[in-house]
Amino acid sequence: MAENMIYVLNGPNLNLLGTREPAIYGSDTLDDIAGRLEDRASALGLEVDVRQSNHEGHLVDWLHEAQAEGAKAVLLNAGAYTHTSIALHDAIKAIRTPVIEVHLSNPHTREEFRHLSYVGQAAKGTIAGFGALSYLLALEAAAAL
Ligand code: CA2
Repeated sequence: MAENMIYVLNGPNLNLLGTREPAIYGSDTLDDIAGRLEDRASALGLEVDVRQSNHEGHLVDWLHEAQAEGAKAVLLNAGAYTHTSIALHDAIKAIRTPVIEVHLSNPHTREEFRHLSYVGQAAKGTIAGFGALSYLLALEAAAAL
C-alpha cells in the first residue's frame, strides 16, 4: 500500500509545457512543476509520482493503478480529454481513490467547447486558472483529505 503516494497524471500535449503558448499556460515545464510538487510533498510527508501521456488509455490504466496501489489521491490534468472523455469519467467513478481535477488555465473563461468537463463531473473537486500553482493548491487539498 502507498497511502502517502499522490499520483499526478497529465494528459495530451502537456509534455510541451513551457515551450509554447506561455501567455495561456505559463513558462514552467512539467519537470519544473514536478520539482516543486516533490519539494512540497516531502514537507507534507507525502510522495508524488508525476506522469504524462498523450494516450487516453494510459490515463485510464494509471487511474486503475492508483486505486490498486492504494494511493492517497490523484491530481489529474487530463488536457483536452477533459472535455471529451467518457472513459476517463467512468474510470474516476470506478475507483474509490479521490481524484482532483487540475487545470493551468481557467477553461470557463475560454472557448465554449472547454466549458464541459467530463472529468470535473466525476472528480472530488477542481482547481483551475492559477497556472503551475494550481497543481500545488491541489496537492494541499489532497494532503488535507
Ligand atoms: O489549462 C489546462 O491545464 C488545460 O487542461 C490544458 C489543455 C486544454 O486542452 C484544456 O482545455 C485546459 C491543453 C494542454 C496543452 O498544453 C500545451 C502546452 C504548451 C503548448 C501547447 C499546448
